[in-house]
Amino acid sequence: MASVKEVGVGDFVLMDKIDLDHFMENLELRFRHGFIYTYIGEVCISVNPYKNMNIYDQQHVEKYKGRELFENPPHVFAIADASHKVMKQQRKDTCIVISGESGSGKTEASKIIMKYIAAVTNQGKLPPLDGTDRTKGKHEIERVKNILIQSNAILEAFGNAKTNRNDNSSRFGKYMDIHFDFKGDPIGGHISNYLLEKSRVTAQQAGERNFHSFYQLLSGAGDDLLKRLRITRDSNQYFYVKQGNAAKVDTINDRNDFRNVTTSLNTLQFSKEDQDTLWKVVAAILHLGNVEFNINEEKLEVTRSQSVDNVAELLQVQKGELETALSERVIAARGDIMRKEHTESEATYGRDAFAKAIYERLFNWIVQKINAAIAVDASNFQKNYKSSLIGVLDIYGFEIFDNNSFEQFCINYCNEKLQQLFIDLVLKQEQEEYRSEGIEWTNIDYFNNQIICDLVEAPHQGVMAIMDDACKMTAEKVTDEMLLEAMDKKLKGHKHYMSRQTKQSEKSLRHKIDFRITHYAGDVTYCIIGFLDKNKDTLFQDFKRLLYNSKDANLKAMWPEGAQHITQITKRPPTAGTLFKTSMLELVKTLTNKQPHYVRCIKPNEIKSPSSFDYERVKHQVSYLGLIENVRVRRAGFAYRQRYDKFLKRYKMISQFTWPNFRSGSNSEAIKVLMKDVGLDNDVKYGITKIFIRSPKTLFALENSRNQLIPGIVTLIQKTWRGYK
Ligand code: AOV
Ligand code: MG
Repeated sequence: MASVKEVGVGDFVLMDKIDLDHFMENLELRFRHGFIYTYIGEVCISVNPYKNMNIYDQQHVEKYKGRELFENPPHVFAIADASHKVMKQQRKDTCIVISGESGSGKTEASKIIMKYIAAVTNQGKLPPLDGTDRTKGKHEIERVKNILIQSNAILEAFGNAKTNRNDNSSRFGKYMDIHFDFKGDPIGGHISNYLLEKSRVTAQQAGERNFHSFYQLLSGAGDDLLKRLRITRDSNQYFYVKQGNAAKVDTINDRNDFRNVTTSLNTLQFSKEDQDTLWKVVAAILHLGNVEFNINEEKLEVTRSQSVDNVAELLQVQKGELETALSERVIAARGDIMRKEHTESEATYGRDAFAKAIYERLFNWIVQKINAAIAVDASNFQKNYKSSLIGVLDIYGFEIFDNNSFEQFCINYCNEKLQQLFIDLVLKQEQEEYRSEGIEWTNIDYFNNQIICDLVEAPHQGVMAIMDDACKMTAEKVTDEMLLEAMDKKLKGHKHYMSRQTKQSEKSLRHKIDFRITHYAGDVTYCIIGFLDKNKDTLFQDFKRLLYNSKDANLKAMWPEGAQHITQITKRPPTAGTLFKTSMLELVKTLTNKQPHYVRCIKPNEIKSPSSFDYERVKHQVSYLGLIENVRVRRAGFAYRQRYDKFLKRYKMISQFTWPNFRSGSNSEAIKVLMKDVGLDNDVKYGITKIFIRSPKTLFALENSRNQLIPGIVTLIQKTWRGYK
């Protein structure tokens, strides 16, 4: 075994000195020796190894199964096990929050966690199906596990893409609840997805790709499928997938991935028709991107008639109706219904909005179908059970690109919210409890990013509200530039907001175009152009009606609002920003109600290298994640705390002073005697209403003593009862 000096300590709490330099030294030492995981108490820090590690096999599963954190080297398996154990033993809902910037390893961690949970549950050989509840249940659990794992391939195909930060970047947020029966076996689940970055469907920055699904189809589909979809293999033929000029990615094999997705679709029982709809929509979008418009003698013309033909055929709509929807819109004004022809730019806007909308709906439909397949079916299980759950959160990480727009703004806001939750649960509440319990405590300062959350979400004064106000104005003339002006006016002087208007000396910001937010994780310059449109997220009614009239039953079902008559539509739908903000608030609420476990991911370098440890980049992440503060709070902190009455109830039998009853004094005084009695009182502090225990080992010692005494007590009680008879 290598010594601590050589490979560092497995828990930062055990460092000799707690400061950034020592933290970095330990982290780098461990990374260089291939130890990618390190704890801060129960928080797991994970550094992306950028290479395959041989630490996720069955042998490792066995090693971590049912063990305590401190019994084995740090591993994300141990976090998954801890979460599962709490859920199973205490019947408490738990969650695992995985955070870190783009490319730091969140999605990989979430998959490793899922695999671990699948590996440690429903063990033993499957019995032959004989129709009894027991065998039915066991097979059902296997089915659920399979779906939970295989759904990943599908969701990643349709929701991930190559960005300049990560070849497999999640472009949607995912929160997955896994429900367990009383034995701790998974019986179902539910996925919530958050704002898909749909702008990618129609535009990509240089070096980036559209969603994987497009390239998988082009590379992986058989010739006859391609023919049916009227597409050729060459991605350069399609405007919507070639803009980034990066169709081939070294780390990705689109052909194999297509095959895997098909296998997963079959496992999840997507019927032949369902799969048909799926690929038809993807192909239709490819064709749609090639539709162009032209003004001829002041009249709008749709050119590339063959592409329009193909779209109509694939979406199973009337070609004439599609053409009309692409070139004009119906408006109802004071009861009158009118048709208004698009300008060229309106037509292009309409086409792109249409492509993005059908892709987004398709994605939501996929999630719904997965959810239907794993919905908890109580009839399969014993009556009167109450299921508990583990929630696993894997969102898009904080990101900065050359060009940052509305999507980055939402993604980065989402990361602010998660950082806020971490601060609240790990740094703030912990310290507040010590204070209120009168435990001696030196306050540990940390940067509270609430001020940035407010900057985005505050009613009236936040960026979201200012955006919504601009969207509400009926005049079509409201521009992005005017929105920026409004933001400048309201946010001038805010420490985390800046534009050329509010700080004229800041030459790197383009006048009337850029604004900068100082996020917890760094400065991001956003380009305001497109914010209004993306927030409004308008899709002309005509397209909704068109799809509602599709002969493809799946497509029709995805667009129920197309049934509405134009005059029935009066209310303005909530904006994309507001929907996102609301979903974030709900997410935070959901997570707050559960016992959290944290995996905090760190990206070691920008070049995806297994051997480079970019000291400055890592140091920056360690700082903004608040990890040093985390160690400080934790080091002075306590692993376990319990109210005196409850504590006494559980452990009173281990001391003669308290068993069966103590004669004088309060609960806390009795506990003090008890702890002295068993020689454990130097690891505890006594608060006003609770006892605080520093090390989990003390707790195990208490549990052990209790377990040894219980059989004797049970016999004694039985004897006493017999005596009464
Ligand atoms: P992310 O989820 O945090 O980014 P990923 O989980 O996609 O990041 O990780 C990026 C890449 O790093 C993966 O595709 C792997 O190549 C590699 N990687 C990460 N973790 C491991 C691991 N434990 N073992 C081996 N390789 C790993 V984003 O989704 O962009 O925020 O939006
Ligand atoms: Mg990811």
